[in-house]
Amino acid sequence: MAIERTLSIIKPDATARNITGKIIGRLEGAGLRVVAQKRVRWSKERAESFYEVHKDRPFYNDLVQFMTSGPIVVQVLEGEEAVAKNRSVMGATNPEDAAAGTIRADFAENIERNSVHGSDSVENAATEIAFNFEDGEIIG
Ligand code: IDP
Ligand code: MG
Repeated sequence: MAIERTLSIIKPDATARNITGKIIGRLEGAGLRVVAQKRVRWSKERAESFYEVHKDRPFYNDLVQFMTSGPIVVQVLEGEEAVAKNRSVMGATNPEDAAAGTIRADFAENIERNSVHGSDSVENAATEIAFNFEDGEIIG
């Protein structure tokens, strides 16, 4: 088992419903520790850049519009197998497919407005953390 860091985002559908605390409680309850955190609002350019991997997908423009529609909470989570553990606590992308008790099963509104983002590999986590935080902002 390895201690990893992963990037987590609480999306605008969740900040709008004032459930950031509930979501952070789920993550902490799973043994993940918040070692960096800030509430921000992304520009269109920033959202486009973050989701560039999806730029040819049909949902890309709507996703950028959604992710810039309100504040988000970006955070670095640390713990054993943090990348996979975060994805497990989040649940499947589509809340209709998400396992019972996961964040997306309990809080997501639909496949787009699905409350949380989580890095999908250790390599992507490092890139996404660097996109959002300076080294000095991560307090382990
Ligand atoms: P993930 O967030 O579970 O890793 P990705 O496939 O990386 O899922 O997609 C990124 C985000 O794009 C999703 O979290 C969701 O907000 C949105 N998304 C993914 N697939 C669809 C879709 O089919 N329709 C609308 N939005 C989608
Ligand atoms: Mg993804």
